[in-house]
Amino acid sequence: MTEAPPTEIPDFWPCTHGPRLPRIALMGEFSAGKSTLVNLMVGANPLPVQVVATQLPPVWMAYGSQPSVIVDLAGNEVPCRLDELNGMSLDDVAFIKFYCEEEILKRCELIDMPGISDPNMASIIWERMMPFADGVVWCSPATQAWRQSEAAVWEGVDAKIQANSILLLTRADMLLTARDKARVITRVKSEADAAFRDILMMSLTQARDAMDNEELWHESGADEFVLAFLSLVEGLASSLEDARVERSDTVLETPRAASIDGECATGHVSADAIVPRRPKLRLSVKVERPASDASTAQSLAFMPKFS
Ligand SMILES: Nc1nc2c(ncn2[C@@H]2O[C@H](COP(=O)(O)OP(=O)(O)OP(=O)(O)O)[C@@H](O)[C@H]2O)c(=O)[nH]1
Ligand SMILES: [Mg+2]
Repeated sequence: MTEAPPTEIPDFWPCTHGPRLPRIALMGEFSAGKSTLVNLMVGANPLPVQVVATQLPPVWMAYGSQPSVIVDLAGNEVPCRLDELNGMSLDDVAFIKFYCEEEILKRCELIDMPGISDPNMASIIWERMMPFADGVVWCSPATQAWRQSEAAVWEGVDAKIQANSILLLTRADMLLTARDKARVITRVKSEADAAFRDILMMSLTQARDAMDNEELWHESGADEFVLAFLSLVEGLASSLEDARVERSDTVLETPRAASIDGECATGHVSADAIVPRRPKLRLSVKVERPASDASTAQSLAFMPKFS
C-alpha cells in the first residue's frame, strides 16, 4: 500500500515550492474520534462528527483565509462548503482542502481521513493520500482497542511513517477504572509498541468539555497527548528542513521530478530562494514539561487550542 512512494506525482497533488510544514494524517476505523480530535486541535468545529448521511473524503486542513475547495483527481478545484456536500458524488474527489487561521496549522497540516473500515468508503480514497503524510495519529477506541483489522492495515504502512506516528486510544472515559485503563494500555503496548512512536490514552469528549478546568483537562489525557504531538511535529519539521537544505545543494533537474515531499521543482532551486518558515509561537496553556527533554520543552511554548 504505502511501501514505496509513487515515482510520479499524481495530477491532484498541488505543485508547491520551498519549505513546507509536516503533514499529519488522522486515521482509524469508522467513528474512532478522528474528526473530534481534529476539531479539538484546531479549536473550532469545522468538521462534522458522526457523519452518517454524508461521508467525507480526506479533509486536508491548512493555515489560510482563502475559501475551501474540493480538489478532484485531475487537480481541478471547485469552491466547497462542508455543509453542502450532502448527496454529492465523491467518486472523482481526491480531497477537500480546508483553510482556517488557527495556531496549530502554523506548525503542521492535518489530514482527516475517512474511516479505514467504512463500508461506504473505498479504501483507495484514503490510501492514495498516504504517501503524502509524514506521520499519523491513529485513533482507536479504548473499549475495543487495536483490533486485528487495524493492525492489518497498519502493517502495510511504511516503517518510516510508523516511527513518526502516535496510537491514541480514545474514549478513555468509557473505561471505568484506572485498573481497566492500565490493562488496556499494557495489552496494546505489548501488541503494537514497536509500530508506533507513542501509545497514549485520552478521552476526547472530556478534553473537549474541560474548558478551563485544568484537573479535568489533565485527567482526560490531553496534556500528555499535546506534548507527544508537538514533539512529533517538531522532529518532523527539523527533518524536513534538513532534507530540504540537502536537496538545495543538489540541482533539481526536471519539472515535477522531485520526490513526493511537497517540493515539486519547475526549475533550479537554490538555498537562497528559500526562506525558512518559523511561525511565531504563543502560549495559551501552561503545561508541565519533562525536565529531561529541554529542547522539546523550549519549543513547546505553543499549545494547540485544545482547551
Ligand atoms: N465518550 C466518548 N465519545 C467520543 C470520544 N471521541 C469521540 N467520541 C464520539 O464518537 C463519535 C464519532 O466521533 P467522530 O470524531 O465523528 O469519529 P470519526 O473517527 O471522525 O468518524 P468517521 O469520520 O465517521 O470515521 C462522536 O459522537 C464523538 O462525540 C471520546 O473520547 N469519548
Ligand atoms: Mg470523521
